[in-house]
Amino acid sequence: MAKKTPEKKSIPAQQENDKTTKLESFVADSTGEFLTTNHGLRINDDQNSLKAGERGATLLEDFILREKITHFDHERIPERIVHARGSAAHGVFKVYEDMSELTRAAFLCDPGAETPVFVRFSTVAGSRGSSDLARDVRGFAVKFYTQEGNFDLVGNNMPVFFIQDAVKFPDLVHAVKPEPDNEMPQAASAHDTFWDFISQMPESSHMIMWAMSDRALPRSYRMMEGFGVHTFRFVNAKGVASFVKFHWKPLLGVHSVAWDEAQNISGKDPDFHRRDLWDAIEAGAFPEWELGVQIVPESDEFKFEFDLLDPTKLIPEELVPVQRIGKMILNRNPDNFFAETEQVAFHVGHVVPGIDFTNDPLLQGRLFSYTDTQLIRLGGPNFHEIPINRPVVPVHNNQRDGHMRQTINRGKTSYGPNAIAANDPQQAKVADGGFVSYNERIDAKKIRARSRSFFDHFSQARLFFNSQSDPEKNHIIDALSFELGKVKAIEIRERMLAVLAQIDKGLATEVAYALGLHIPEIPLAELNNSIPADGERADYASTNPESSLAKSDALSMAGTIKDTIKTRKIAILAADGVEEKSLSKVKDTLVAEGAVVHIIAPKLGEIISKGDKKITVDESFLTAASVLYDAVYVPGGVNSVATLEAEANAIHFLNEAFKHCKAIAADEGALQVLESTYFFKKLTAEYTEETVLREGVIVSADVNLLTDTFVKMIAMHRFWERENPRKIPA
Ligand code: HDE
Repeated sequence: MAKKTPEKKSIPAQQENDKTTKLESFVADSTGEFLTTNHGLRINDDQNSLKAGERGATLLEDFILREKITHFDHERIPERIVHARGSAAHGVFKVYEDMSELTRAAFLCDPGAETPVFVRFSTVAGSRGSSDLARDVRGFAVKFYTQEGNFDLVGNNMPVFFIQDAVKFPDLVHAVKPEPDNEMPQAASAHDTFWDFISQMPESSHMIMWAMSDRALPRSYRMMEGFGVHTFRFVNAKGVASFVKFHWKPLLGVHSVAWDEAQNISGKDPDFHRRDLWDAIEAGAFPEWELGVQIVPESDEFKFEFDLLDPTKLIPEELVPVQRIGKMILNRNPDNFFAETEQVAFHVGHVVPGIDFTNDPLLQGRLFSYTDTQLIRLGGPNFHEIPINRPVVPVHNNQRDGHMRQTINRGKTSYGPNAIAANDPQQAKVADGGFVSYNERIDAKKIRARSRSFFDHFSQARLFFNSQSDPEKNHIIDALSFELGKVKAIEIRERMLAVLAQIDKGLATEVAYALGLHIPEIPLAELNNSIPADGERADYASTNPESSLAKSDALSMAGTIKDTIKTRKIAILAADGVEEKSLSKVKDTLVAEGAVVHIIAPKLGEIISKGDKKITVDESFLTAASVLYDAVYVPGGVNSVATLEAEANAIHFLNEAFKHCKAIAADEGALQVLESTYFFKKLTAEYTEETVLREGVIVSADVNLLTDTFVKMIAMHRFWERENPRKIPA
């Protein structure tokens, strides 16, 4: 057998979106085509089954009917056990600068290369058909189709997790999912089993603060941060490693909705986030994130007051700044939800040379789970051959056969070493892009235990709470009062109050008040019930030190980007007789700034302006709701104003928009409409031009001033400060 010298294949730069090109060969477009069976036979009649006479029984012979119904009967696959409800999009990623000092990952070393990505956002607890606006963590999973194979960054929109060890994941998920006897509640953590588990698991405290914060109610997938959560490793070509935490920073800022709003959206449009992502991409307003990294040299592994391997801890950005190293743009919606969004299979173990793992015990467990789950969900070991999962580089190995195998492997050998095929496919040297695991030194005893460095369960929960603005703190208190208020067992509520008291006494006191309970005195050593059978409770007692950082601004959303109104949805309320100039000036300015404007009227069709112009109506008060918009404008016009003033839905729209802290603007000619609301009376006493930007409400006859101020107000997103002093019924 002739011995071949392996030819060195360099890693080509990725210049175009070759994933899209590769997917093309699998796309079926039926435009202008004949209907066929799955075997290509042209079908003459797809509307009538084959019968013994017009009024007779259907014949078993009808292979067309049989094929169609059989396929239909098998259309469903198991939904993901977690993250079942998701939405995805295609896009590209580009690194800003060569990162080769830190990592040999080729896609991070070539600023000229454009790497295709497929990103799936999801909620965690709900089923496939559940509402987008459930209070929940959001999945943020990115598949990079690099020239060295797929790299999956399977993260969440929160930087920490509930548990420190993967062995508890099934318990956590069983606790949060609907209760097993009655399958209630759907997509909600507000029930006994979840809080029963959490109240005995103090390590979840930090994540609970995130999950009860407004981060769990994103305004849009496009306005969420993403986090890799675990500490990973970057390894450079010399084999030198550093620790790395991954971040996604949205260029539209991080924004949320109010809890009352979220609950309403769930009824009015359960697809709110899915629609928002789809519509933005269809409109060419492509969502963008910068990829950030926090780098910690190996020598600094023990420099922090928390353990870098503990997934319930983050590295405060004040201690290690986030360097923005590249940008991701989502620019194409999937062609087919099932084929792409549903069948995409992420795996935290899909890495490329230059990216490696750490011993975070949660990460280690994930490395097993993701392939395992795809085997059942996608039906066998060949799920990597499904078009959306295929890498853009060729796959060559000695794995063979199995259900639904697509690849036709040539040749006699499916083993190695082999002499028959000169050892093809060959192992790749490091210089040829071969992956080698980081050479971490390990010297240990086998043991089921947790490191004491993981036992501080509260300091970062407290740091998170202390870093929030006052409205954000109030929302956390309200969220806990709501969730624990839905819990039936008093002892669970009480135990949870004892946990909260370890985080912050004031927080616990407020929640206790809402629940009509007292905070029980449970010693620290009694709080942790996750101890082994032979363990001593005292050995598993949490420690509760103070974080040396009093506050971390990056943890609050208050200081996020507030300089754009791009893609915000604005409602203009109008009726026949509207002042056309007042309507158009505001509409045109908002559209020019990138906002999406809808005209909402008592009925669909057209309205006729004061000067007899026809204006197309986008939504009626029946089809629209204030919770689907970010801000609202009321133009003048005597008849329009009189109609709106008498239209209960219009007044409710404004009251609700005010309740949810949104920007509201009105032409002075529309003052009467505002005067019919609850909130305006509360405002007018102290209403001056200076208070406008604090309250987020402007009424003016000067259309230029009005428009400029309205744009500024929409960019501010929400006026949370007015929420408590100006509580109104709506
Ligand atoms: Fe997952 N997770 N996970 N997870 N996860 C899944 O994989 C698992 C964890 C995350 O859009 C499953 O294909 C274990 C942390 C996302 O398709 C499953 C543990 C983080 C998605 C699984 C965790 C995540 C999943 C279910 C604890 C943030 C959706 C279906 C050790 C860093 C990906 C599937 C998509 C999905 C297991 C914890 C993120 C069962 C065992 C921490 C975004 O394999």
